[in-house]
Amino acid sequence: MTQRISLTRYLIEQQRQHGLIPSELRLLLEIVARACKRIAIQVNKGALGEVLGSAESENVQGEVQKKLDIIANEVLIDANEWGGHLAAMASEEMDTIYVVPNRYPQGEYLLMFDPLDGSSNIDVNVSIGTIFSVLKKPNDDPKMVEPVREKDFLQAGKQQVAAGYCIYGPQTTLVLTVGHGVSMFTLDREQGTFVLTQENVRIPEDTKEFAINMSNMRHWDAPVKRYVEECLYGKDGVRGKDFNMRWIASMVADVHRILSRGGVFMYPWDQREPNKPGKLRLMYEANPMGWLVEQAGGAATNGRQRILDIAPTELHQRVSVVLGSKNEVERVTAYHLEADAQR
Ligand code: P6P
Repeated sequence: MTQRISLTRYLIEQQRQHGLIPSELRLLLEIVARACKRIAIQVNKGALGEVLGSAESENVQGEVQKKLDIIANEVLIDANEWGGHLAAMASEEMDTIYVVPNRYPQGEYLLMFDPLDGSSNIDVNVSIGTIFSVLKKPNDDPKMVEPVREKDFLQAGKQQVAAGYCIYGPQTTLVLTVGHGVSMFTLDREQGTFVLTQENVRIPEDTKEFAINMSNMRHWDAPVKRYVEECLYGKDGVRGKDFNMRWIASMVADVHRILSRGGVFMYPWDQREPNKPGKLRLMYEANPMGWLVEQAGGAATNGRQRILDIAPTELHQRVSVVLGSKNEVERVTAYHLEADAQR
């Protein structure tokens, strides 16, 4: 039975036991958690809060922004800019990086986030979430305090020092890793605090559940078609077992299910936009989710290589994503490599 302790106490104990969380990083994580509580309050208002619907604007991705996308982004910026722990932030909702204003001290961390992932679900009351990733600002020359630049964010996912998400669903749950496993904290609304409800989250290496948007089937590459068709044939085919399918169209919700009971999530390249490697973003969706899944014993690739090894070239670059139960991710990846070898 997991001891019901607060997020603050958990972070302090992790610091004492493992020395994993420098005080500045602990402050950052507590501030992000507090911002997620504020976002949850707005999300939970729904139609009562005049927060639903479109903001009549587009983000850097060319996607129509929902009012809550902008609210969540502003909450995270306001909460984090003054603390002295960050040098800059980057967001799916902002074209370029947000450098901490000169009126505040600058810290050594870089924070990236998708402030509200799954926006298409906001107006229909389906779970959505905030995804965040933390890097250290590269400091080439300790004597020189270089101004932070966009290129400082372009680090592979394996350089992350913390990653997590907060899912706004039937429960509001913060899921976090600092490189020592994955822990889950459920928001106790009466106390207004995140309480530890699960430690050492583990994803089963095998699964009977896959998640993909089946409406795109005719656009997929052959390896993905092969894998999904084998799942659909179930015990009548080569897999010898039946599969179930889920697709919530909210990565946070699909990943939370996989962390909770296993499964494989795929958003692969498809021929609708052949110049884009995929729909999801590397820096603030695939990298944090990929690290969480790996820390829970799962795997995360782009179909061919480990996501966390990908060297980014652009802040908002996209990537194909295959993540979840290790043996299934390895099978999908093997199918891609086999197909490449035959080309
Ligand atoms: P589709 C939400 O917009 C998102 O970025 C992810 O959270 C989700 O997995 C995916 O897009 C859903 O995409 O094409 O199925 O609507």
